[in-house]
Amino acid sequence: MTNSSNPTILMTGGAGFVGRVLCGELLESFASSRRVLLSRNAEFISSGWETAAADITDFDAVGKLVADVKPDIILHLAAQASVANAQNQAEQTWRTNVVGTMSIGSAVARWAPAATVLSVSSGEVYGASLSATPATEAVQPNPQNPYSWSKLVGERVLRDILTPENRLIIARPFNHSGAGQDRRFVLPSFAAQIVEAELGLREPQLHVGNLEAKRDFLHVNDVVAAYVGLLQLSPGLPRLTVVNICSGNALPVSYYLSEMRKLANLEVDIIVDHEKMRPSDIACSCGDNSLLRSLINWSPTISATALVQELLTSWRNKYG
Ligand code: A2R
Repeated sequence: MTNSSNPTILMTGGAGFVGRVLCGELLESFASSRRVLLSRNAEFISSGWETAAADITDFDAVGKLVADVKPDIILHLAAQASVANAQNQAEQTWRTNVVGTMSIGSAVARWAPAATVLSVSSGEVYGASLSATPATEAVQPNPQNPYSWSKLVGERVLRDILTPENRLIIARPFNHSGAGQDRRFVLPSFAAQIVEAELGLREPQLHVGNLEAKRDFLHVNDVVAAYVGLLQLSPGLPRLTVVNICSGNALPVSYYLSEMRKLANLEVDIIVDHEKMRPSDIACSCGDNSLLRSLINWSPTISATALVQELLTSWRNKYG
């Protein structure tokens, strides 16, 4: 039975970009709970969390951990999270995102058969179905790359192997960013290049991909607020909820770049790098957040300008 007042929480991916923010938020929202974080790095420390070392693709290790912790809530964030990396590392992407998700699902079905699972998928699953009209959860997924395929299959695996008593929330976040995100991702890549140019570490030239693509960005804090809100609501949710996490508003990537250039200490030239163009780039990726708003009291709180300012500041701080 779920201990709904002080649930025991197990999180995967808690050492990652989103997971670190979520760890901090859950400390407040579930102050009296036991909180355990699964990481491949046994040394990883997050205040208020126990760390358990395991690779999510290791069925035995994950099974032992879930049997020992007996979580009431599982937050599954661990993934190969980069679309760009997935193109070159398809096997590893499928292994982590599908086999890893299967190992979590198998362990939960066996050892925590009444637990709630919040699994982080991606708005990327809509793929070629995306258009200028914001995608609702009713839009047919149509993955276009190994990342989005692995996320969609991961969703299906959990739907199939969890027990009828497990509650499953599949979150489909669209683009999100903030301080601490790796520069493999577009906005930190712009910010890092601008700061390096400001410091004279590189020519005042910014290498960019497709600036015309429209993307629906949230600040990571708003994404995490949605995850926490869904968890708090979870005892009242049906067995399966699939929900978009998005602003509902897509802006061209060039808009974020121009906001960042306004805040830069020097002029930078733009160099369009064809290697950064994705073979099957989606012209407009925008989600409909009506379902999320109908479930929890949530709306985005951090503007695009504040987001890019934070990214520039974080990279300036990084370089001291
Ligand atoms: O490197 P680790 O062990 O601290 O953890 C990374 C974890 N991870 C794994 N954990 C256990 N076993 C694995 N085989 C494994 N592979 C990866 O996933 C890391 O903490 C986390 C990914 O962090 P980031 O790359 O920073 O991703 P982000 O942006 O926080 O994405 C979170 C979720 C993912 O499911 C994305 O696909 C979705 O949000 O957008």
